[in-house]
Amino acid sequence: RAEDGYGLWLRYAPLEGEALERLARFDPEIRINDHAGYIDPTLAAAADELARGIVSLLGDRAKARPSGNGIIEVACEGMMDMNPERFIVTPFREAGRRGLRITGGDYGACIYGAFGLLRELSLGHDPASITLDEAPAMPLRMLNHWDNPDGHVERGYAGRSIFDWWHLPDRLDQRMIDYARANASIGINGVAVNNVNARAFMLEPDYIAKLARLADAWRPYGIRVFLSARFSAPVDICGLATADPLDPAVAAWWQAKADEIYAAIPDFGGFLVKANSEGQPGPQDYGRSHADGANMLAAALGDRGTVIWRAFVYSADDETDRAMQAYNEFVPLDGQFADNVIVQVKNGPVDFQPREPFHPMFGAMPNTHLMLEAQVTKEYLGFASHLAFLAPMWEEVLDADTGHGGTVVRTVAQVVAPVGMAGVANTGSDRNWTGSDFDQANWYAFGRLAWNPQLSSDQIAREWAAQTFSRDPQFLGAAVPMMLESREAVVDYMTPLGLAHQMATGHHYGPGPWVCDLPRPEWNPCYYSRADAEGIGFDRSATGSNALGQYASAIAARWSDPETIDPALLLWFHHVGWNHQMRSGRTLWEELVWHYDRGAAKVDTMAETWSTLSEYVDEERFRAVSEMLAIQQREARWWRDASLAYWQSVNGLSLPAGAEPPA
Ligand code: GCW
Repeated sequence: RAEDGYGLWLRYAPLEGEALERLARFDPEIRINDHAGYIDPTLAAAADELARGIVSLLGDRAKARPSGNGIIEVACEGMMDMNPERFIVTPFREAGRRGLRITGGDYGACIYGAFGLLRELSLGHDPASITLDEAPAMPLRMLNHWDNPDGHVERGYAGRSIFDWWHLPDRLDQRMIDYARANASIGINGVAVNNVNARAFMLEPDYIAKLARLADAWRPYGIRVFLSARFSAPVDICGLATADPLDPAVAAWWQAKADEIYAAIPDFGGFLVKANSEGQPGPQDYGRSHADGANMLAAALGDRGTVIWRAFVYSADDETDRAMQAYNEFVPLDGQFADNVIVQVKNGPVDFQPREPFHPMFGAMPNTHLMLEAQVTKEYLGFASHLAFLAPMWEEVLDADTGHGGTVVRTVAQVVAPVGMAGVANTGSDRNWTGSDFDQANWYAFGRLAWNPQLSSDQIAREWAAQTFSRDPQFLGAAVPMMLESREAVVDYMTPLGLAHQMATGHHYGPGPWVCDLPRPEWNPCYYSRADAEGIGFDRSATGSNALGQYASAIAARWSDPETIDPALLLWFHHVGWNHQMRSGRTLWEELVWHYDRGAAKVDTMAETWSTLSEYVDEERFRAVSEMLAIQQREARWWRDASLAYWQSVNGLSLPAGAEPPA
């Protein structure tokens, strides 16, 4: 299954050369600490994975096993003063034998330790010199599945849902174990299994039983299950007359529901809620606030779990800038949310665009637990068809200075570190899980960054590519830069210079800048581009919507001047004349054309680079990637040419000399 991509970054492809010799010399016996015969399932899973990984890394040399030269001891106990997820890998000696001991704050740490050690071994590092001491930067590292119970995945581009609700709880697909292994290997410790556009019946007893089977299967891997809860569930499935959060009967219903869930799943994580957003029910239907709604559910869970309340809200009949609505609704509620409520905020103020500024709520709600929501599935970045490695995008938001630290930098990563990160999953039933081989890298990168937001995109790309494709330095030297440039290429050919939401209606695939007749203004690309004969861009400065006023003053000051703002955000905040002089020496129009051209050209370079790498990759995956890149080459031109033709119809300008003419 390695060739078809099913093995993900856990392929443990056989080592070669000196790395193989070193591991063969070490060839460890794997020991688990038991307690009078009882072996904790997490320790057992850790030991299994180590055995599987090492045998696989040894390839043919595994036949001679076990030499028992070395020892790997999976201990993880007796260090209860530590963060329960922190693990340490240290060398030891025993009667002339070399050993590596994995210890940690709790059993769960050992699964991370095992995967951490296996990553080192997979990268070919010398077992004799491995020492690790790691703890996650954030407590909650979560995937949100937008999977519907009927198997359709909202914004899913990798087949059907991986969750087989039909056969659960009686049948547990092996994929559920491999999914847990993959998640544990990158530190994911929470999974919301169903779409935030939730069906209430998933709270019914038969679904609780199904969920309990998943929870049991994932528990050894340190994963807690969460459910997306439909706020109107008491009305929908129980016939209550209201779902008003301040109605005692409603609160009692949720309390009983929570008790029922905890009876089946003692470590149930909690509820994820999309309320009063895009037609979903919520407390505002009853004149109550987000805090009223969230706190009622939080009381039902008590200290057993968490309510994750999404801040992605915008309403149809509001004349204000859509980018401002979440801040307007939530910031006044700062300090009113119960302690077991987390408010989950998308990386940017609109909706997972190829580039957005960071969301102004980060740093603006010091008395609320804020969590970052990123989208691993590429709704607005060419689905699974286009190669775009997203670590640089997430690095950009995590490293952004919110300006709320006074004289010191206070990054988005610092704001969310006490809470966590959620990623909208890109998994599906496709053999390779994510629809394309390179989209596996985004799942991997999300987990790695949630574990440690200080990791560089370069390091993440390098370790992913080495584990997934080839450790050969030649391969990595070509493939890693290609990954690192890929997201900017998409920005260039779709929405350069701070443009956003220029995608075609509904599905969001392909260009649609000309669309201007949809019933809700903020669904129209023209609402975002504001392109007219004079210029282009959304004036969000004081002369316009003043969304800038939602940012800390230092940030707002830097961005309020079209001359000083980072050009990458220019048209997000400013309406700029087509002939505006850019710092590059080009006019805005020339600069736009330059970016569209650069994006298309970068994809050509990516395809060329990949075409030189066939000797490092199995035929099946090599061809799959090549064919996807050919699609992307064509569609980057489609994006560029359609966008430029439309802008020309608005501004009447011709293409600058030297621009590549449309095909
Ligand atoms: O990005 C938009 C998507 C919707 C999604 C919504 C959300 C789950 O187009 O499909 O619904 O955001 O985040 O709630």
